[in-house]
Order: sequence, then C-alpha cells, then structure tokens
Amino acid sequence: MSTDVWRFWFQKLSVWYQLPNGQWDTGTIKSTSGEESYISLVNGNVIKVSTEDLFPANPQILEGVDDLLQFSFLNEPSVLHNLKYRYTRDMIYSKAGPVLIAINPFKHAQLYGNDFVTAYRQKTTDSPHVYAVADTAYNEMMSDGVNQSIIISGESGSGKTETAKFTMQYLAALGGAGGGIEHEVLKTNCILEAFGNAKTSRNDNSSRFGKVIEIHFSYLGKISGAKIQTLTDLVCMLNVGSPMKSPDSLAGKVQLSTSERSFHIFYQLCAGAPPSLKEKLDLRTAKEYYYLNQSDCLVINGVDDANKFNKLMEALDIIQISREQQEHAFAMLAAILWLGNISFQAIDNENHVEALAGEAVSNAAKLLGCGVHELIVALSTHKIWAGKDGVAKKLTLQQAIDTRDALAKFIYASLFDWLLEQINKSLEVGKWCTGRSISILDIFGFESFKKNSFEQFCINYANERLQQHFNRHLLKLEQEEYEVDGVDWTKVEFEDNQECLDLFEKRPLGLLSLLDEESNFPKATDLTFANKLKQHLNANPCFKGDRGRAFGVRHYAGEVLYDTNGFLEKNRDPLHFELVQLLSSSHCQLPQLFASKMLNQSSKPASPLNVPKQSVGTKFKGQLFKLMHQLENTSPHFIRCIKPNARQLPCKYEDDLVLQQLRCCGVLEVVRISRCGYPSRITHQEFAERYGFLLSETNVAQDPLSIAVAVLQQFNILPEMYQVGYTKLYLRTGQIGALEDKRKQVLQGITGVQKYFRGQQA
Ligand code: AD9
Ligand code: MG
Repeated sequence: MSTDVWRFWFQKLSVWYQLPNGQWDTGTIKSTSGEESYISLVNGNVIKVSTEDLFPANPQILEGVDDLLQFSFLNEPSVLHNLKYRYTRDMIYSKAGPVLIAINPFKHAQLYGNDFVTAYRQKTTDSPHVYAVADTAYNEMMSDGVNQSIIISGESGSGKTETAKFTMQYLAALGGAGGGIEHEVLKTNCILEAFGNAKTSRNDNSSRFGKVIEIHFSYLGKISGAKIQTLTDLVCMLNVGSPMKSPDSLAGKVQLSTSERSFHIFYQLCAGAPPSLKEKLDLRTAKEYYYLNQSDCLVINGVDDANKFNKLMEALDIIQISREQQEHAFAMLAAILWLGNISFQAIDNENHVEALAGEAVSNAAKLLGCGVHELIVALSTHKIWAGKDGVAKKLTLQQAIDTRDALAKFIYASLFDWLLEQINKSLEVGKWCTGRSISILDIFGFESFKKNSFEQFCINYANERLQQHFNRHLLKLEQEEYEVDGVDWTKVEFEDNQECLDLFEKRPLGLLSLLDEESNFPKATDLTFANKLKQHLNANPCFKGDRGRAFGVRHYAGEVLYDTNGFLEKNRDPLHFELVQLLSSSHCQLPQLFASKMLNQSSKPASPLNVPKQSVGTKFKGQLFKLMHQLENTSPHFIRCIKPNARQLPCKYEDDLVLQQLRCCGVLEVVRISRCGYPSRITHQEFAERYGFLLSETNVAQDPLSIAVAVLQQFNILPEMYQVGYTKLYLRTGQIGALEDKRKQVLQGITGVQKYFRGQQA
C-alpha cells in the first residue's frame, strides 16, 4: 500500500498486517519511512513491518457488508475478514459482484423453506441467497425469453450438490404446476445420489459424476419437464471394483482406507432390501462382499442405509419405474457384488488361472442370466484373433481380475445410463414446452491429492473448462464489449487458462491425444507414456516433467502432480468382446440391452475384431464439450461454494483454506472488474423508449442518443456514473434503479390523474 501509506498515517486509518502465524489483524500506522512502517496494535504494542505488506482496512461501517463491491478497499484480508464476520453470524451467503459466494455451514442452517421462498419471491428481503439467484434466473427467463443457467462450482465437499438442490426446490416452489412434475424432478436427486455418490475422505456424500439438469417451463412459468445430462464415464471407473479411490489404492497398493466407501446404493440395497428380494437376489450383508469389504468403512455416521433404500424405492415409484424394472436393476447390482467375490485358482505353472466354481460364480451367472460354465470361460480366457480364427488365450491372475472388474464396471456404467434414460423419459418435456429452461450445473470439484491418477486428471480437466467459461463470461467478454463499443476502459488483467486447456486438448501433441496414441500401442507402458509426454510437452509452460512416471500440470487452481500408473489401462477401458457376447446371450432383459447398446455404438457391424472402442478420455472430452455447448447458449449465473474447513465441521473457518479457494476461482478479479465496470447496459434506442417520456425539456433532437443523454442530464446522473458507447449506454450499479423509481412515480401519477378524470366523467 505504498501509495496510500502517508494518508493512512496522517488520518490514523486502520491497516491490515499479517502476524507471524499467518493470521491478519488491524492496527494503525504510528510512523513510516515509506518503505518500512511501525504499526500500533490494539494491545498497545508496536511492531515494524514492510509497508508493501500492509493493506488498507475498510471503515467500520462497512463491516459485514453483503456485497464485496461495496468495499472502499478491495484486498484479500478485507475479503477474508468480511466473509468470516458473516459466516460466524450464520450469514453463509455473500455477493462478489455478480457471483454468489456460499460458505458451507456444515450444519442445518435456518435459511430455507416456504417462508424464505415467499420472502425472496415477494422481495421482502434482499440478502444474498441461493434463492435470490434462482429468482433472478427465473425472472430473466420469463421476461427476456432467454434460457438461463446456474453454474455451481467449488472444491469437493464445498456444498455444490446441496446448493443445486436448494435451487431446484425454489424453482419447484415457484414453478409448481400442481401436476406433480416438479415433485418428480425433485425426486431425481435421491436416485442419482444413491447411484452416483459415495463417501470419500472429503465428503460423506461425494458426487462421482457431473450433471446438468435442464428444467423446462411452460408459457405460464410452470415446470413442464426436465432433462438430465451427465458426465458419467468416471462413474464406471471410480468406485466399482476398486472401492477405494484414495491415491494409495490408485497407486496399486492394497491398503485399507478408513473413510471411503463405494456407491451408496450397494450398502442401501444390502441393508434395506425386503426379505423376499434378498432371497431372490441371494443378497448378503455388505461386509460379505469383496468390493465393499476392502474398506473398513461400511456405514456412515448418522445415515440409515436401510431407510434410504425405502426412500429410493419410493422415488423410483414416483418417477414411474415399475417394481419389475426396479427388481431387474437391483439384480444387476447383486450380480456386480457377486462378481467381485469370484476368486481364481492356478491351473498350470505359467501363472494361468481359472475362475473358481462356487457360490459367487453361480450366483453371478444366475443374476446375469447366463451359464456358469460360460461365465467361467469368459473370465478366464481371452480370444486372440488371427484373421477369422480365434485362439483362446489363458489369463494370468492380474489379467483375470482386470477382466472381472471390467465386466462389473461395464454393468454398473450401463445401469447408470439406463436409469438416467428412464428418468429422462419420465420427465420428458410435455407439449406445453416453450423451449424456456434453466439449467443447473453441479460437477465434481477440483481435486488435488498427494498422488493423483487418471480420475483426478479427468476431473481437473473438466474444472479447467468450467473455469474458462467463468472467465469468459465475467472477465473477458465483459471487457471485450467495452472495447468494441468504444467505452473508455482500463483493462483488468486476469489469469487466462487457455494455455492449460491447449495442453489437454491440442492434437496431436496434447495430453489427451498422446494418451490415446500410447494406449493404442500394445507395447506401451505407463513409463513410456510419461516419457513421451516429457519429450513432446516439456516446452509448454503449463506442463512440468517430473521424475519417473510422474508429470505435473499447472492448473488455474494450482499445480497438480499426476502419477501415470494405470493411465493407459483406465483409458483403454478393457472390455473383451467375449464379455459383451456373454451378456448379449443372456436371457435377462438388462444384460441383453447393455450388450446391444455397446455393439450398436459403432456404425460398422460388430465383430470380435471390431468391438466399438472409444477411449475413456476421448469419450469424457466429448461429453464435456456437449455439456459446455449447452451452457454456451444460456445466460449464466455463478455460485461459488467454499469449504471453510477440511474436516466437515460446523463453525470452523480456516483463513488459509478459504483464501486459497477464493484465489483460484478468480472471485477478486470479478469484483475488481465489476467495481470499475458498468453492470447495466442498454441500447440507446431502448433507453430512449423507456425513459424518454420523462423529459420535461421538449426542445431535444429526436434521435435516441440525444434523448438518452438529455434524460441523464435532467436527472443529474453524474458523468462518472455512465459511459456512452457506440450502441449502448453503460451505467454503474444503482443508476438504473434510480431511474426506474422515477419512472414508476411518474407512471403512478399519470394513472392517478386518469382515475381522477374517469371519476369525474362518471
Ligand atoms: V463433491 O465435489 O460432490 O465431493 P459437493 O457437492 O460440493 O462435494 P455437498 O453439496 O455434497 O458438496 O456438501 C457436502 C456436505 O456439506 C453435505 O452433505 C452437507 O452435510 C453439508 N452442506 C453443504 N451445503 C450445506 C448447506 N447449505 N446447509 C447445510 C450443507 N449443510
Ligand atoms: Mg456433489
């Protein structure tokens, strides 16, 4: 604060200084040499600090303001203090200009429900809230006819999914047609969470898939249907087969994790299935299944899985999935659990194995609708094709386990897709659809562990794209518009992440392309892949070569070190043709369907040599692009969720953790741009039409620009409060509000006079 230091010293204003433990506190400048200053602390002590490290504090009157835009001084300690001040008073929502900041309370907050919905609907309160964001989106959709999106982002456990649910509840309350469709839309959460969420070390209810739910509205503003789109490829990789997705298990070590579980649905089914279903599916308790008992965490504190299962069945009923269909789906889950229990025995001296006949194989075969022998063969051999002739090659233990897990993952991923299809069918937009919609996006947050694998690679890539969307809308497009329209503007610099996205996406020399290339090369290993990356990408500033199999990426949110161990295998998604064939020969409906979908993905007829294959990475990128494309055509509203501590505890606010999240998501830059920016913009024509009639002066040229300028002058709007662009007027916060008030007053006056005259005539 070198430039302000004399003024602050002279006027005895408060400044922020940092304590050796990293905490910030306020004091006043006792004396200064310009470069160094002595600060008087509240306790009377005096300390010497570098003037560079001081930040101006805001006047007391601004303590706890609900929008950071109102600050006299925008700096990190002020922002941190303000958010903490509010958080400790249960005000978890704040605004950072156009962005809503939501800090996870990790406790029941008395901020939701009908009374609050009404208050935000009727605008009797204007404190920042997720309801207020939903309300704005709804109003803009209804008045402008433009589709809206609410984009919720933040780290794992920061509250995205809960926030998405509150948004949906508000829209359902507002747009409830009484026909029950809004009820169905809300019920999808319970289903998607059961199948797509799992307990991780960071969040007891962590979403392992990304979703956009597009809620459609009728002309009357009532919900008419919904469509859910997901980023699901991760689902098949993340939990099934290797229930622990902790970095150690990804690195190949078998280690018990104390805090992670597989998808909730497995535990719910085992705990809550009624006895008849249990018997039909040969279900046991969760601890008897290998896929679940590899972690010593089988229950979640405060969660009753059996009760959740009942709720799930109710939700499935509500979205009209018949009991018979439900049973088919549960059978697939039971089949997966039994597959996991299949073990293998050595059959020769060359490490070849065969699946062991027994309870696990026979139960899995029964549930999958195939023969025991066929299942054993499919899990123990792999056909190598030379021309039209196939030779069955025996598998080693590791190959057999991978084959078994690949089958389980394929069934799970297919089941998830099938379920989504059923949900979408049930919520299909009715004939009253206007094409108006609000999309709510909730994807997995940025992840950085000690060791990071392919899963983190995909998740962080998706977040990088999302960050660009945010940058584009709030930082780039805004400034570009000023430039194009000739507004006098000093550019605010911000971190552009295009380079990092290029590192992932460039062809042929980007991370994803190089991964695909190496995955197609039979002799490649994770090490050759890592070397290839270093060979081609070392010059890229976002890439950092590391020792052995590791490489680093400089993400917008910080540097992440990835371990390539398992990258090739996970990217290839090794599902042998024999397994698809096995499912297609099933006499049960779902396995058949899953197999035929797989085989029909390709335009060419399926054959053993031509199992349609798209790498997992490429598929993920495709889904992500589709999702982003959908968002591009909407008017976005951003919510940034913040995790105040890493232990999921209430009332615990850790400055460092909050600061790191604020820094990496560009919130301060947005406030900076909004503060010097002109959030209201309106064409000369529109402005003149709306406010021109307020002019008392009649001697004004009749072109829209002259009318507009005359209006601004008549109402004493100061020149620093607006800018005139070539096509639009740009106004600072609050100016349009003032004009609207004037307009309303005048209109009310006119109506009053008309009423008076009508009364006279009568
Ligand atoms: V992940 O990226 O899917 O791992 P999210 O979705 O960001 O993560 P989630 O919404 O699941 O986090 O929130 C984590 C937990 O915080 C929830 O299970 C709640 O216990 C808690 N939470 C979050 N938001 C609120 C809230 N507004 N009020 C009360 C909340 N509790
Ligand atoms: Mg979530």
